[in-house]
Amino acid sequence: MALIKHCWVLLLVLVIAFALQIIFFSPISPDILELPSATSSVSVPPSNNRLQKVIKLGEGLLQAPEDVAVDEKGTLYTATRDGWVRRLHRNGSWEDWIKLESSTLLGIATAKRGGLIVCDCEKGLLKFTDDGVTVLASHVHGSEIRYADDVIEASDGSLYFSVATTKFRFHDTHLDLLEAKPHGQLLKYDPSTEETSILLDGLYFANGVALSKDEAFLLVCETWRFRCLKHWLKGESKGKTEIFIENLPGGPDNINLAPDGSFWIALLQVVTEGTEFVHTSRALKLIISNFPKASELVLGGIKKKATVINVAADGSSIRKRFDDPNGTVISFVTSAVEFEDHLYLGSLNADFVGKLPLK
Ligand SMILES: *[C@@H]1O[C@H](CO)[C@@H](O)[C@H](O)[C@H]1NC(C)=O
Ligand SMILES: *[C@@H]1O[C@H](CO)[C@@H](O)[C@H](O)[C@H]1NC(C)=O
Ligand SMILES: [Ca+2]
Ligand SMILES: [Ca+2]
Repeated sequence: MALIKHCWVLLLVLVIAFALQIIFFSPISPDILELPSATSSVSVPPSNNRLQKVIKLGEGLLQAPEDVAVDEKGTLYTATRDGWVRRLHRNGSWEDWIKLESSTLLGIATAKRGGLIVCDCEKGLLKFTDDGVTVLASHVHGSEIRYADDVIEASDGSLYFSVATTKFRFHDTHLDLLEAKPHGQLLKYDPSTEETSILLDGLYFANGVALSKDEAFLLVCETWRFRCLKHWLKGESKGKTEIFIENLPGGPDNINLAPDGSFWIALLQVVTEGTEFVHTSRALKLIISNFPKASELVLGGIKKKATVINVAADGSSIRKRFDDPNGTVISFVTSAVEFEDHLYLGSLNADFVGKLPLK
């Protein structure tokens, strides 16, 4: 009898120790992830396979080109995992333009007075010109800017850029999703004072940023919230923030203004089909986060699909939708840029930039 009793005590101690280990050594302190509502006011067009018709540009040369930008001359830029910013000239030839020691170059934007603004998850906000690379912003209010994600330049030269999360690094993005807390920011860099300030705080993975055609408002996408916010820069609502579009059929990544004033948004499959239950249990998330391989699997579905949508200028409707539903040709599309009746697609799981005719 005494032996059995001892065994029970031992088992109890082990269980408690295991539970403590899981809670205290977990890298996250999770919340429940709010999934998009099935009864949304915005109607979602059906999935299709239009993205399977993409033409592959620079195939084999480009390692996971996350974002794409086109300047006034029609030169296309992209930043890749090997640290190269490469550009495609109108004559069809690729140029290795500038290389930086980095594997975390993400969003880019062309600057009106020349050069390219680049977000680096490790170094902050950078400017690339023919003369080399300068760091525009590496700190905000004394803290290091770590996960700069996307940027846009306004006509007065101000740069608006997102910090996806202040808590986790690029390679721990899956932990930020498991934690499901709002660690993202929207920042502004003022070129006249060279100062950076916080415009919005508490965003659920702040990702793509875009300006409306008249620059009256700024959009910032919250990937883990399946929505994009609208922040007024002009007019009577100046300084206010509201929802631009919500309940998107995927987590919004980069967003780009189209020539007609609408927006192209790349949507990520952040919740892998069949694993929705993981996101609704704090305890399960605590356990999973102790096992690196299992936590990475949480984002496993992201490489199995691609979706881009076109949203009306006022956010009232989804006008177009293109998919590669099984990721056979292109997957993990992170960016869609419209230029001269074509869509140019960046991806974190492709070795090319996709080109899709729109007409
Ligand atoms: C294409 O244009 C670029 C930029 O003008 C030039 O440097 C390059 O030599 C051209 N390549 C070809 C093959 O014409
Ligand atoms: C992916 O979808 C296409 C049709 O859109 C189909 O032809 C192909 O067989 C599918 N591939 C896989 C691996 O399911
Ligand atoms: Ca961009
Ligand atoms: Ca992005």
